Amino acid sequence: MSTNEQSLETTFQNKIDSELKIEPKDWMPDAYRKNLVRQISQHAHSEVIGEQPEGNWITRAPSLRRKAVLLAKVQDEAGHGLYLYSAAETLGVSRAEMIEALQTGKAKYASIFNYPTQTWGDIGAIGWLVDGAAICNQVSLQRTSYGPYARSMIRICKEESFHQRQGYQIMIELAKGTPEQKQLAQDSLNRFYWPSLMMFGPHDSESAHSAKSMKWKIKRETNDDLRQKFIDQTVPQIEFLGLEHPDKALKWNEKRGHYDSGEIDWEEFYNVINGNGHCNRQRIEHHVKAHEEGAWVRDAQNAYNAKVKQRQAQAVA
Ligand code: FAQ
Repeated sequence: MSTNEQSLETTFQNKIDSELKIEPKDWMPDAYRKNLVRQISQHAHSEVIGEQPEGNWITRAPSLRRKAVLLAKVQDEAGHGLYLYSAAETLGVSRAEMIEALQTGKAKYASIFNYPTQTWGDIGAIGWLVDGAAICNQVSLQRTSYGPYARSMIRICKEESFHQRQGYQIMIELAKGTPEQKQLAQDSLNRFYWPSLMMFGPHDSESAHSAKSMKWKIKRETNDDLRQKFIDQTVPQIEFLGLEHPDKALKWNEKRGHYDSGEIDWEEFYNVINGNGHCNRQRIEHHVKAHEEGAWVRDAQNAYNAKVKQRQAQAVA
């Protein structure tokens, strides 16, 4: 590293240490840029792929009100994807490159969206647990060091908060309903609880990117600390619903001031993130199909942009 680069890197780290934001035109180490593109684009892909399991229930929602609410939620997730792709684009990567990385399996998206939504209860469980886990993580990302990412998180968190409540409301109605409805809620909790814990990523000791990401304040809390927060906050919510906790090893630890919990099935986690979950293939196939069907919109937009440019050039000449 040259002396000039060293001094740029020191200024960069000092800025981060003083809680100042890094902005698109600021100097940044290549590895910081790359790590951010990786995380933000994967976050964007998760929002977009996450529309599929819920979209599956729009036509089958049990009432018009529920349909309207679910439709609004799914539209919000599309919007989150757009903010995040735009934030990643400020780092010099194009939307087309990111989409290609997703469709060819080079870029990941959240493991949770490879699980199927089999019942209406699953829509409640996703809103409550999946959006709940997403909020836990994203509240801390509001303080991430990269300005455009931090700002997108502020709006996203507000919307996720509404999503989480709509999911919990579905769970309350089911859990306080008939014995069959209560069982439906319990089954959904059982199926989505452990995959929700996996959303926080591997244990800190196994996390490839955490050390650098914490130093650069891309991540503000570690995978295990965020997961613990989620575990602790979920216990009273399960109790309020009158459902059984899926983790039989769960126990309050007075000394730590947290719940101790059973071990996650890490083999399942790695299988899912490596492409072998229930729905990996279906999710990508659906994305490719929708992307191809939307090609005419992109072509029309490009043709229009070219025309506007041409007219502006003619006006100047
Ligand atoms: N799934 O070294 P780490 C939502 C990968 S938004 C898949 O610990 P890192 C809203 C990781 O990418 C949900 N892959 O990685 C919604 C890396 O692989 P790579 C998405 C995972 O980045 C709700 C490798 O394992 N939220 O749900 C997962 O430091 C309802 C090593 O891991 C975000 O993306 C996983 N669960 O920490 C939408 C938040 N965990 O890239 C619709 C932003 C790890 O080297 C409906 N992201 N991997 O090939 C983050 O905070 C971080 O990226 C972590 C992972 C915490 C997810």
